[in-house]
Amino acid sequence: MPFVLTTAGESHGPALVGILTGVPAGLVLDRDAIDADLARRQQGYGRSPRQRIEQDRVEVLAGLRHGRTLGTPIALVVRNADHENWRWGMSPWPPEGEPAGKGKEAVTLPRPGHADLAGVMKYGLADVRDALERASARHTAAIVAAGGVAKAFLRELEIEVEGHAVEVGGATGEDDMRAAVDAARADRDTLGGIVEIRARGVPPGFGSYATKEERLDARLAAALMGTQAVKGVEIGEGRALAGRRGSEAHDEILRDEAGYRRETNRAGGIEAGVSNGEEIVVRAAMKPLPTLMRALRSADLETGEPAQALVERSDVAAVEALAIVAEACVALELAHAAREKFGGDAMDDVRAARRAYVERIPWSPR
Ligand code: EPS
Repeated sequence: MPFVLTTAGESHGPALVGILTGVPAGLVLDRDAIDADLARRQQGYGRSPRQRIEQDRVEVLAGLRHGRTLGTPIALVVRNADHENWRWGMSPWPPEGEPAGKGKEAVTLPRPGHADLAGVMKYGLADVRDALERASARHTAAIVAAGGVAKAFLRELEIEVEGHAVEVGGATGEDDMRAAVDAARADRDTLGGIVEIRARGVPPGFGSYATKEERLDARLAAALMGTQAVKGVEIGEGRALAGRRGSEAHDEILRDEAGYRRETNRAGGIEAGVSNGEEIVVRAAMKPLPTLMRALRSADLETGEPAQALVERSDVAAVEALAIVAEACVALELAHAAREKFGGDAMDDVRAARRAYVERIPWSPR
């Protein structure tokens, strides 16, 4: 089986669930490390009061014994503490008793920028909640939990993945980014931004130019673009390359006793859809969050009359959270590519395959 994650779960349902296949047997997992990533995702300046309700922790229901993977599908669960307030409204089965708590009334005011309007039309829904619950970025907690497994796997292959926010609302630098969030909060508005993910230690040869499905840049772009609120993805110097001459756009090939190396990394570690042994550098651009405290114009689904969009509590910005999620997305895709390159049912086989390959090629990690 390939290293692939399937998820399920609604924002205020009982839990988020992930099933991860393709993890070799014998990988030691550290629960605290996964929980630390879940906590990192919840932090960041500009997060919503919802984060005070949740304290995300990973539960493992299958595929692990005494902290070691069994080579079988791993079932991960992150519970929604807020479900307690939505027991009636988000009950998976017809609810018993009188309506109580949140989610009793149908939502009929779609928010511009969210899944609301397209969702009700596509699936024939009467309540926007039936669309927004799954579309919510709360779902990214399941991705981060699985990303923790992917990072543990990659670490065994001497690969490290790290993401961070580089821009929030057009501002760079910690202080200016915070000031931008404070200003947007005061105006009851929201912000987007840019995150950057770097992967060190990836050997040449992950992905392939053979088909577009195998190209590593396409796969990383899909993994990031498939994340809530991401509207653009860039590999290496990306769009800037379009305006340069070829002599200023490529990374010249040098050779020393350690192997081939480059002095520049404009390609972001990927040429022709294949990793080239340099650091992989990917950036994702996030749009401002669509739930605004000062609602945008919309139309009521029941009456067709002009109205203001649904106002729920919202994050002002979640760019720092996206950095952790994007780190997980990149780790999952690189783990998938590593599994393709090195195969292996057991971790010892995977490590041995990597060692043999790295000994064969004139490359060493830097
Ligand atoms: C989200 C709306 C907010 C966010 C949520 C994503 O949730 P709520 O409607 O419950 O206040 O806080 O993100 C999370 C809960 C999370 O854990 O990241 C949305 O509509 O996308």
